[in-house]
Amino acid sequence: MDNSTSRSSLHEPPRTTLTQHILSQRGLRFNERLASLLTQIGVAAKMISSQVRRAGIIEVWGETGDVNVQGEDVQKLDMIANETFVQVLKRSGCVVALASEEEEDWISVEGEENGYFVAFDPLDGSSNIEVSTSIGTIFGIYYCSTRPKTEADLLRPGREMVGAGYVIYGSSTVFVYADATRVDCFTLDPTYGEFLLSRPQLTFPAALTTISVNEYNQPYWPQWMCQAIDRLKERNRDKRVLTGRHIGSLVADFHRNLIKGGVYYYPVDRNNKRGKLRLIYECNPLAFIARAAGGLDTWGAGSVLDLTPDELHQRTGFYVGVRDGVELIERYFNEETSNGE
Ligand code: AHM
Ligand code: MG
Repeated sequence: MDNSTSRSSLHEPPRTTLTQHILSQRGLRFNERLASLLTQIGVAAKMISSQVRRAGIIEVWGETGDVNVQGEDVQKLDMIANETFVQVLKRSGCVVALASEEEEDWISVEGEENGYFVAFDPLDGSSNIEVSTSIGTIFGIYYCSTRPKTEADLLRPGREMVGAGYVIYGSSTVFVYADATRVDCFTLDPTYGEFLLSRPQLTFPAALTTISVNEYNQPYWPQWMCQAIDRLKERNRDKRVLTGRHIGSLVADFHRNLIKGGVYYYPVDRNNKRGKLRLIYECNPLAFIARAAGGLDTWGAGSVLDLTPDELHQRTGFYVGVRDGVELIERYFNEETSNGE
């Protein structure tokens, strides 16, 4: 056997680690403090990932009996993920404020005179914990040139984010990070305990193939939403070009749509009059990533990134993914609102 062949099949060339990637772009995409912040988020992600992997072995998937600020039961793993993210970022030396979907109030981090504000959903899709299905952490990063003093100082449009990302704890653990220019995906190699660059410069496929929506909410949808979905189904009349996939973890649905070519919809409906998803913790980061990857987002008549929030826990209708699927929503939304409904 040719020795060089056997050697190369045994030893794949090492991939770039998350830390190497960040260091290699210091001064270009990352200043010292942003580089340090991202490295720390990577550490928190590994810690949460290891807890998620043990759910069911250790007692983390039961409910705690507490109810969070959104009125939902808090599960133990949500609290562990929240605590991990808060503690790691508090010690990062570059954060001045934190806001979490699981915390009623924002957290002021003492120390620096200026630095980053990180808003995050520590464990999105938490109803999927006990069935071993993908869940994830979502985060958005803003720069504060002076220390925020009140909540009002943090109510900034998503356009002001300098970066955003998510981590998915699924069949593998992936870390996706975007700034305005590009989106990169890293996969955790459990052997080395390192995130390795697995999909550089991710972009949405051009063709819309997948729709992610909970169709059992249809009785509560506005009429324009029912019409938009009917119009999409008509595309399958002669040949199947569209399919439905809905995990019920926004972040996991988004990731699949980014790779396969899909859109995720959660409209305002009769049960969720202002929408279900949270603008600051969930929608803004994913809208930012979608746009950096060549996709689109809307709340109905414009990007969620242009909304100035009234409060940290504000909700919104949200549609995100391949351009075609988002533009269709805007057309139906605009028609109905211009008809005065
Ligand atoms: P969560 O942050 O409490 O998990 O809620 C958000 C989740 C999304 O991940 C998911 O897409 C949506 O809520 C599912 O809602 P529904 O059960 O109404 O379809
Ligand atoms: Mg969530």
